Amino acid sequence: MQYRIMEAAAIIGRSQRLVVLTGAGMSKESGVPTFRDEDDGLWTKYDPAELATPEAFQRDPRLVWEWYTYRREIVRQAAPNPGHYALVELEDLLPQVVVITQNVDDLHQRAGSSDVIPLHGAIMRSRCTADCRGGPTAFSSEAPVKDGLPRCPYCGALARPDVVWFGENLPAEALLRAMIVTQEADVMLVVGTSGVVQPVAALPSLAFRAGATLIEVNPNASAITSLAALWLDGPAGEILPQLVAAIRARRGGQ
Ligand code: BV8
Repeated sequence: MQYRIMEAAAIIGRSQRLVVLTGAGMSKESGVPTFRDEDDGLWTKYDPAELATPEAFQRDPRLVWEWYTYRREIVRQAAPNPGHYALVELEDLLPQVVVITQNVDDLHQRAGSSDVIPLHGAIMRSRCTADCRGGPTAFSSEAPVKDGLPRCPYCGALARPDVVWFGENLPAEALLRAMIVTQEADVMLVVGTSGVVQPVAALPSLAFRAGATLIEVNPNASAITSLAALWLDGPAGEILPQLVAAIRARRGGQ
């Protein structure tokens, strides 16, 4: 592995336009369960893809809110891990580090990454189901509650978590920018994603076809691994700090 880390450090250390694509595995070492791991929590009997949908919310808003309240508590207790901080350190070493994330926690932002494109929304934010102010009306998670369900503070309509559910479009501007920086990237570092959820899962092949070098950090193989020039098969919280240290070493310890 050490040799592959050195190789990856040489490639990333030369990058002028680095894009980092992260998934749930990035936050695993912060204690935030991934989507498809065998979680031993209350939710093993529910399939997230069944709960993270507008239909599920329509059918049983109370159950969906229970799930999101449970997950918000986990995110509240979580802290960025050394992997998140390593990505922040890369910003001192490279001209560009853009983080495209599928994660709905705010750990990249809390760690201090300065350019994050969240494509699946933010779990700690809520939004009005009636878009009462003429467009997505987002507000903090401390919404007023009526009949046990969070309400929009402006119009009283039912509130929902401000995340992108399966079957919903991604925020158009964020997705457009993600596609642009992906096509311009010279290196894409893909961290902690199984690479199954579209359209984000198409970004690595978009980068690859545009000539970028892909490097993957994931303890398991994923749908991306076949595109990667290097697969660093270990946990993000361990591998990413080693990558940064190797880049610094190549620069005489700067
Ligand atoms: C859309 C927010 C247009 C909510 C999420 C059939 C074929 C192809 C596509 C589709 C299809 N049917 C439907 C679709 C489209 C669908 C889709 O892709 N479905 C999949 C399941 C096939 N996509 C959509 O619906 C998207 N919208 O397409 O709009 C449209 C419009 C109308 C009708 C149709 C289409 C919206 C997708 C967004 C869904 N929302 N999250 C919430 O969080 O509550 S997705 C959810 O999955 C999370 O955001 C999560 O981040 C994301 C992706 O999963 P991963 O991040 O990869 O996480 P996962 O658990 O899978 O993997 C973790 C990885 O980490 C593993 O590889 C593991 O090995 C690794 N790991 C573990 N530990 C570590 C680690 N890595 C590093 N370090 C560690 N320590």
